Amino acid sequence: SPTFAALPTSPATTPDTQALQEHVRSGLTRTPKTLSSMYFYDEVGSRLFQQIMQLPEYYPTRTEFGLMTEHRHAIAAALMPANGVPLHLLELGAGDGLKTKILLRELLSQQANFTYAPVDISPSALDELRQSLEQELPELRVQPLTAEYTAALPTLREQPGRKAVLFLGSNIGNFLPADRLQFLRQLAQPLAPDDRLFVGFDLRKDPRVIQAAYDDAQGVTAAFNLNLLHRLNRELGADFQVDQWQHFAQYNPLDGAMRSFLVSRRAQQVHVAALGQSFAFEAWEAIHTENSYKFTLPQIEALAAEAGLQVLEVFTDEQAWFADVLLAP
Ligand code: AVJ
Repeated sequence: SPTFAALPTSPATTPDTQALQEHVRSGLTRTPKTLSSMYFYDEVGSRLFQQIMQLPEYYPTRTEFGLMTEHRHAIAAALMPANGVPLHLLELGAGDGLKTKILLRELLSQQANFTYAPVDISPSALDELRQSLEQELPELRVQPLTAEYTAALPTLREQPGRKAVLFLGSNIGNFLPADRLQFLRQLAQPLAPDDRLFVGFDLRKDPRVIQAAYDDAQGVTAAFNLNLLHRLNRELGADFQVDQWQHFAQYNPLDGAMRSFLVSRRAQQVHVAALGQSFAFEAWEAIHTENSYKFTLPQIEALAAEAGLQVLEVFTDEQAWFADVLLAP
């Protein structure tokens, strides 16, 4: 009967799939349709992002890695509290921790008394990070947490000593301008005057360089974006025909917005079993899947001021392609 046919067919629903379901339902109902890049990072997506970070066109990771290597002494010194005070280092969106390890090694070599608490939405990425840290830095105290960013913030209140929050990789670029300010304010809220924020910002540069970073020749970024549809097929019993979709990425030098889309190559209907609902797409209709904003230094100063934060130091590379900014309440 039609009543039964419309029932969700997925087995046990965990709170996680429920959040994904609700997100997909609301995102594909609005105009224009949107899905959040937060959901890129399942096991396959995290692996694809690792490949992206190796691409010749994807400059952010290697640029930030370079500037952190160059400035590691100064960065560690700036994060290190006064004698005897313990440091709690919380990292939001830790991923594979490759850049953070530079800092962790430096802090260990300076005999800092600190704990490293990496937070990531991907359990597989976080587990690999935990294992690699056990191997490479066995003396490090690690407290991993699988969570979305905001769920991790309350854990800060319980920490004695200095708290420093790392938010690297220009993950902040994923927020829309209004959400970005709200998020920085939320980050600042549990911090005391002696606490610190260390935030990575991808800077504005030749638009062609930016564009190429999100539309690489090998199509890894396309696969990364399209994996979101595979994920919905796997986890929500959707029937996206992935070959009927294409990756499209466009940089706007007026506002620094790098936007990624999944474009429907023909008119089509997609059924999502877990929702018992179908969604219609017109030919060449786009789902907006990601923002990766690029910043100017004056814009970063203004953002910090609006969030009630002080810019203590700006670390950048020779080309000024990327900035890691030290902030205090
Ligand atoms: C992990 C959010 C920093 O926006 O540059 C890479 C993700 N998207 N290529 C970014 C991403 C497409 C990346 N961040």
